[in-house]
Amino acid sequence: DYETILFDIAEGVATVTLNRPDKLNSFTGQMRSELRDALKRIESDKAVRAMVLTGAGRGFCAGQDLNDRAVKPGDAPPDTGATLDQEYNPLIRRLRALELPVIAAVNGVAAGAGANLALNCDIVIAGKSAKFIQAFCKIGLIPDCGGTWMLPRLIGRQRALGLALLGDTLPAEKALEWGMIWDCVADDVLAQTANDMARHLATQPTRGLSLIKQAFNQSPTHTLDQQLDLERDLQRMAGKTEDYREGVTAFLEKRKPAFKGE
Ligand code: T3D
Repeated sequence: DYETILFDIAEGVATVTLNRPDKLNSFTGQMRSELRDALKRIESDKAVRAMVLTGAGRGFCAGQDLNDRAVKPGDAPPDTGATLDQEYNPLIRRLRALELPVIAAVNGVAAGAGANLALNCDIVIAGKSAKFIQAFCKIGLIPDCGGTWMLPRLIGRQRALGLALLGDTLPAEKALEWGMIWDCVADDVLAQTANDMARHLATQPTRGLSLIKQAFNQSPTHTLDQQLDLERDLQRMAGKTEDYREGVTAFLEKRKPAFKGE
């Protein structure tokens, strides 16, 4: 029922595939809206306990579809701030707040908003031929979708600013060396690797994993004291879950735990 994305749920894993391969899966308003709808469905489906985000064809996502941004002489420029406010930013917030682990399987070029969409996922795995481009500077824009927040935290100010100002292509292997992504694997095993990891995560204590994610999401703006308090609060919640009880019981009974995600 979608035209610009593919959506599939199997074995507790929702897979969302950006699907405009001819245009390297660049973002139209329709694709943003279909992605938003897919995220809403994932949020409300208790059976989904992990998500994979990937792209169809040779690209992951080339950011904003620039055909939608062509300005004829005399026309008012598009309100790019409004698109961020009303569409991209809510998407990024929604993705980061999802109460389950999200894996980006970066199958090819990830440029502009596409690069930062990937970096907002919890675990980023890239195929060897993938590359990351902070393409914004080349058309007079600034990195968005949280890029100016995320990049310096992942790779440090110097490398982040270099990428943002130069718009250079960062190959997946270098992204791995710089600590920007979790792993880089052969192209032909990327989908399987991401799916295996997601299926594993979907059998784990989902509530606990989402609390871990929450702690890491909040940590960059906290002092150590604030973070210690947050850890106390989140640990209190984790300690009340059925999965925590099951984890301890299974350990003591020397058996594999059967987590329900609650
Ligand atoms: O509201 C707002 O606008 C603010 C929000 C902004 C968010 C942003 O993401 S701004 C950044 C937008 N993205 C870019 O500037 C990247 C533009 N694309 C490229 O630089 C290159 O395409 C790539 C480096 C990503 C890949 O290069 P290459 O040589 O592998 O492929 P290609 O030949 O350039 O692209 C293949 C096709 O995809 C081509 O179409 P065609 O000629 O075969 O019909 C190309 O035009 C199309 N395509 C690629 N990126 C975009 C795109 N079409 C529309 N928009 C794109 N972003």
